[in-house]
Amino acid sequence: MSGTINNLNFNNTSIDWRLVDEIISSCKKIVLTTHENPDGDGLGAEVGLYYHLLEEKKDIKIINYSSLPRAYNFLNRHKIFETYNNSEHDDWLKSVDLAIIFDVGDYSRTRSVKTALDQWSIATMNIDHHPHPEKHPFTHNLVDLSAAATGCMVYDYLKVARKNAISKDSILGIYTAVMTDTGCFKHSNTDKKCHEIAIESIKNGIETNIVYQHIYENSSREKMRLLGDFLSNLHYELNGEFAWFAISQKMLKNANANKSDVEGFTDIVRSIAGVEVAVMVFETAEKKCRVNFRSKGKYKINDIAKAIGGGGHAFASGAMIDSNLNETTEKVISTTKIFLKKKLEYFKSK
Ligand SMILES: [Mn+2]
Repeated sequence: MSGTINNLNFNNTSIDWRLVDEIISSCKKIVLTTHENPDGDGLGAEVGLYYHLLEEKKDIKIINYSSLPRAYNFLNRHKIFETYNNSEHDDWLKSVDLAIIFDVGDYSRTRSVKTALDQWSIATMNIDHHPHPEKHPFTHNLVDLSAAATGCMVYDYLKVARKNAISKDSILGIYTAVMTDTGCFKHSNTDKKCHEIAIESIKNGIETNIVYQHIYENSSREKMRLLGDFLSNLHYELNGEFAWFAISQKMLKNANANKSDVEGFTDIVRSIAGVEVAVMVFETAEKKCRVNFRSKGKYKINDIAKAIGGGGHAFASGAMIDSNLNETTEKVISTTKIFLKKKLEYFKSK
C-alpha cells in the first residue's frame, strides 16, 4: 500500500474521491464485502465497484459473510459472489492490500470476515451512508449521510476514477443499490442523483422493470404464508400510529420459510393508513432477535434503535438483541412507546 497518503477520514464531510482513487489505485489485491443478511445496496455497491476494478486488472474478490439471497442471483451471472469460508479463502485473503466494506452501519455486522481481516491487520476502507463515530475502527473512513444508497457513493467514485463511461455490468449493480435503498424511488431519501443514475442505467440498456421483477415479484409461497400468519395478528398502539408484530422460529417453521423471507415485512406494515412507525421483532435463533424500525417520516426512530443497542438511519433502523422473543418484544415495545409518546407530545405542543 502507498505510504504517502495518510488515513482518510471523511466522516460526513465532503469526500475527495481523487485521494480515494490514489489509495485504490495503489492496491493490487482488493476484497469487497458487506454486512450479514446483505441487501440490494451492499450487494449492488460491490458489483458496481467490482467490474471497474476488474477492468483495472486488480486481483479482486467479493467475499461476504452471508450467502447471496436468491432474489439477487441476477447480479451473479459471472459467479462473482463468494461466501466466506476460512479453508477456502484465508490463503488469498491474508495477503490482501485493501478490504472495502460497504453499507455496514456497524463493522461487527461482517462477522467472521472482520475477524479474519483483523487477524492479519488488513487495511480497511469503509464506504457507508450510515453514521459512524469519530473513533472508528477503519484505516480509511468514507461516510456520506446524504447518500441515498452506498451505491450512489460508488457512482460518485467511478465518475472521478474513470475516463470511460460506467460499464453496463457496473451500472446494473449501482441501479440495484439505488432502487432497493429508496424503496423504488419513493422514500424521502430519493434525490436528483438517484434519478440521474436511473437515466444512465436506462441509456446503458438496463431493463429496470426486469430488475424490479427479480427483487419484488419473486416471493416464495412460503414467504406469503408467513406474511398471512403475522398480518392476521398485528398489534396497534398509540391510536394506530404505531404498529408492531413478532415472528417466532415456530411461525417460520410452520410456514417452511427462511430468515431472508422477512425482508420487506416492516415496510408493508408501515404502508397501512395512519401507521407512522412499524416495528418487527424477529426471533432469528434461540435467545437471538432482530428488531426492525420503519417510520413514514414524521418521527425519527434511530434514537429508539440506539437505546436498545442498535442504530441506523433516521427512518429505517434496527438492532440485534441477545434475548428470547418474549423478553425482547416486551422491552422493545415498551421502549418504543416511551419514545414515541414523547415525540407525540412534542408534535401536539407545536
Ligand atoms: Mn444502504
